[in-house]
Amino acid sequence: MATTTRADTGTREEYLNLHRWMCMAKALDDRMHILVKQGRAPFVGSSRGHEGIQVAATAALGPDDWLVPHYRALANAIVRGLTMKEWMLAVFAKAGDPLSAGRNLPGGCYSYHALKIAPVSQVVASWIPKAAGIAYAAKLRGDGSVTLCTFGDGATSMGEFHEGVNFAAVHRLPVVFVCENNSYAISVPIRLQMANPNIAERAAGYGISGLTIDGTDVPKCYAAVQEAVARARSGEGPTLIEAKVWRINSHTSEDNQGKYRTKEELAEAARHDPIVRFTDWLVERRWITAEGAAEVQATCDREASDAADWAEQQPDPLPEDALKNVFA
Ligand SMILES: Cc1ncc(C[n+]2csc(CCOP(=O)(O)OP(=O)(O)O)c2C)c(N)n1
Repeated sequence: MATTTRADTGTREEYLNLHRWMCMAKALDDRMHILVKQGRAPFVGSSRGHEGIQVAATAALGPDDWLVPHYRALANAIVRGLTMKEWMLAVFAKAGDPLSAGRNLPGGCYSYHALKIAPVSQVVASWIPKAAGIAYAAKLRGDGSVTLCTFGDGATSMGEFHEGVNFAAVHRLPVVFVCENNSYAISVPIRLQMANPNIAERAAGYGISGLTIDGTDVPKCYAAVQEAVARARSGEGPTLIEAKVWRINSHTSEDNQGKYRTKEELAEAARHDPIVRFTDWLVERRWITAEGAAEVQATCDREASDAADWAEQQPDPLPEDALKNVFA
């Protein structure tokens, strides 16, 4: 298995951007939970705990690269350029929602062609062969783009994981697979999903590079994905990165993790908040002060609240448009 030896490969400015994007994702996530409790929004599939690997992996891409994320990928979309107002248009299912024109669960099923995000689906693992297909097209066209495909540990138990990764490996496609391993597929713990919990070890079976990283260690994640993207772009084929993270919230707002995770485990998960860890790292380097970091979060919180209030007032989709873009 390959390991990465590089430590921090980013500049101060890059790291401060990563920090701000994580704070934006948390602010939107927290606001959505409030909106759901108030009965104003339908649903949250929280990214809390996953933000570190999500921002680092996406920031390692270039503007012409493709992102094929799973449904728990708010921070990835933010790095690609999704604004808070756009996200809230989707949360309130408004006509101007650029993700699905108000047709789908917030963050659940969408694409955003202008940001090269395509296509998110609720059907677990279905997007992995699609990512291989996009990378295959890139190779045939010789356009030099790399595709980043993200998914959870549960997705690796699906046939599409094998089909997509194997195809990408055989054709040495420019794709980086990132498994955000939070140890749960809804309520099913990893010990009931697979006999070997080291997902990156499967890379050897496909003849590609594989490595396991701590998905809450932002500089490490950034370096590892940069390396994998460079390998993909230079024709060395796919990499399977397993980023271990802790899911801080329930699977979605429809789930109650208190029924299947102990209080001790939930307290441990909260101790692995990547935003806290990365803020401490930045403060240690004197690249931000603790007060400065708190101000960034407070500003994001205000912006998320304003974006929600604004979006709620925007026009609803028209009934006569209900079948627009519906093919069958
Ligand atoms: C094909 C399919 N089977 C089952 C489901 C129900 N389902 C939705 S999310 C999920 C868990 C997926 O877990 P994982 O891949 O680890 O990602 P996580 O949600 O933990 O990030 C399941 C089983 C589904 N959406 N699609």
